[in-house]
Amino acid sequence: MTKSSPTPLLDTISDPAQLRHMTPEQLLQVTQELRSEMIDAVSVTGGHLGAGLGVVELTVALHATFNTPDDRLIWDVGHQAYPHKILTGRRDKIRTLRQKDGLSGFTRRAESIYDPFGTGHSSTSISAGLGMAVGSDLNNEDRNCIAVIGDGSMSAGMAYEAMNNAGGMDARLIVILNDNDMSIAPPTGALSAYLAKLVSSPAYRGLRETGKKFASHLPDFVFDKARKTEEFARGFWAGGTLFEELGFYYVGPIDGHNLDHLLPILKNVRDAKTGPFLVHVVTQKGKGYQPAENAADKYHGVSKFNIVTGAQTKAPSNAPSFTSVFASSLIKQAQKDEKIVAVHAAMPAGTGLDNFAEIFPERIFDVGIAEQHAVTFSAGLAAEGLKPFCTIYSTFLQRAYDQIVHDVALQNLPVRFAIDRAGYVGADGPTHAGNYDVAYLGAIPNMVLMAAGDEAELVHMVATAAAFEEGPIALRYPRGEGLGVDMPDTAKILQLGKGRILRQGTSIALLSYGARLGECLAAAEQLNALGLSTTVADARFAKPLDADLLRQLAQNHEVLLTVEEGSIGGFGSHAATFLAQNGLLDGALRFRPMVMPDINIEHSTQNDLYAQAGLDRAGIVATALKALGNEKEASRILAATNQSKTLS
Ligand SMILES: Cc1ncc(C[n+]2csc(CCOP(=O)(O)OP(=O)(O)O)c2C)c(N)n1
Repeated sequence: MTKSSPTPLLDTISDPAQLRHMTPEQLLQVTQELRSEMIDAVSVTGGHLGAGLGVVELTVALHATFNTPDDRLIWDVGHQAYPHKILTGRRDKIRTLRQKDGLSGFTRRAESIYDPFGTGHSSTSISAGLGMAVGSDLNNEDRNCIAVIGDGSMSAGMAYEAMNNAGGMDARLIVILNDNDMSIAPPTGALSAYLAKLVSSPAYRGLRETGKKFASHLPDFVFDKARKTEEFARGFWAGGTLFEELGFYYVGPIDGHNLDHLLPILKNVRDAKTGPFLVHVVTQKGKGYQPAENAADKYHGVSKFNIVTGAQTKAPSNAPSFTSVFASSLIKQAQKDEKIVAVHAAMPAGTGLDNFAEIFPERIFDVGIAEQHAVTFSAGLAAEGLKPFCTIYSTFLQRAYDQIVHDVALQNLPVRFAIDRAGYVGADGPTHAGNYDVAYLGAIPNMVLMAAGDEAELVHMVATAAAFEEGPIALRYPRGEGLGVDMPDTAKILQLGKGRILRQGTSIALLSYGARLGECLAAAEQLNALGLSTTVADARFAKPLDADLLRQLAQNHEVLLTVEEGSIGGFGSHAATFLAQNGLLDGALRFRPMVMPDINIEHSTQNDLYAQAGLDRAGIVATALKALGNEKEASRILAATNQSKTLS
């Protein structure tokens, strides 16, 4: 290890181009400072730590080698891009990561010219990079396009669709496969085993042992023009047959923490002026921070933490999370019914199904980051009489729309969709918000749609889905803790298309679909205090709608509000269609559907996002008052809660 100079080099870097004039020793020093800076920043913001720590050397080597931002550097998922952000002019804002008005936790075109492509969802980088490579060619611009993709993200079909396309057109694209042998959890599937085989090859082990001396000579040798025939250059070190067959020059595996390996190899790949290349880089998630290296999840996502001990600060909770209630309810159902199986897409802890896996290891399927496959795989299970709970976050289920339509719903197969993270999710921002599932699922014949008003309802909905055999059924629930209601001793099977009334009034009706129910109840208190007798009902189902309940609410109140944590086109639209088609909007009723506004709201806390959207209690009260023509009181209430009036 070289001695660090007294002035932190990181302090002198305002532009990554400066890295291109540094000595290898200085670059090494930058990696050390970058790692410390990142640990320090994330300890106060929380966020994705392990992935970024694993690519510190790679980030420095890429910016030192390529002419960013003219060369396009695309980070898949974008959760590992914190070191990249620090080096690309955002160091002064790094402690605002994921906070309101602060830096995004992912790459964003609007945030920096060094972020050529916005990310959040995985496995898009090769497609985007290929598009940029081809686009640059068509524009007669000479640039490199580099996609950095993790081994976990390589489990998605889209990555192969892109490689198939790139290999077939000899595109000048560089794919860096960042192989840390981890997804959020240990990766599953044949690809992971294949990569492990490459990494355990004698060539890779030999290279690591021989070290710097050998590596510094190797690239010239590998890329010797005379020898650079396809047979020779492709898969030279350890095979890499899969990638060769897809038409890539395979280089690797190489040690992704060793600048002496990375720098000359990246330079040679850059100067080869041909492609496509796949550079297989081996890294360690959480590298250089002991608590992360030791953690089972390698500190994939963390809350604020103590740097010395690594202990994370968890907010005290008053109620179990929806996710944990879902998981424990499913376990109970599975104990009674051996046909119940669970499917998820690389999210064991996020979905709570890690607990299910411990009890039923034979009945859980982690299919990797492969949501489309997860859905059709579940359809296959259902076709054989099993009862699959296909458990996917709302935002990621978007990927599998055709599979839901074509493979599940058209065949009326009883796949149970457990849709976590419905509504705003907070710090992860708009890429991860679960806005659309009610709208996109509600358009499909044969779908039954439920949303849990509280955690007790979720217990019943899991039981209802388990018992429902007639076709597909979905239940949605939000991120975070429940409303703190009493939990039922037994799970009951709900009557299809039947909602419930929680409090009866005469003037205003609040019909909630989902977990805004708590805010509706609080709003009703406030409205009652203003002398407006308020009913609160929980629709439970968006499909089939509770026609009797809707009719009754419409006929017996002056104002009817629907409230949901979903976009336009969801529950409110179904209710509006029913009311209009049945003449219930022809009279005095003032109907106001309250939905997530038609804009992407940037990351903030969940509560703040709901306030900005006008979907908190103040927003509900104000909407009811406005419907009654009392604009003044509505404005007073909104002003009192500092709510953004632009959105309400
Ligand atoms: C389509 C999609 N599904 C799931 C996720 C959630 N997710 C974020 S990172 C990640 C693991 C990625 O693993 P890998 O690509 O190996 O990167 P690493 O974190 O190991 O660096 C997952 C499953 C996502 N972002 N996008």
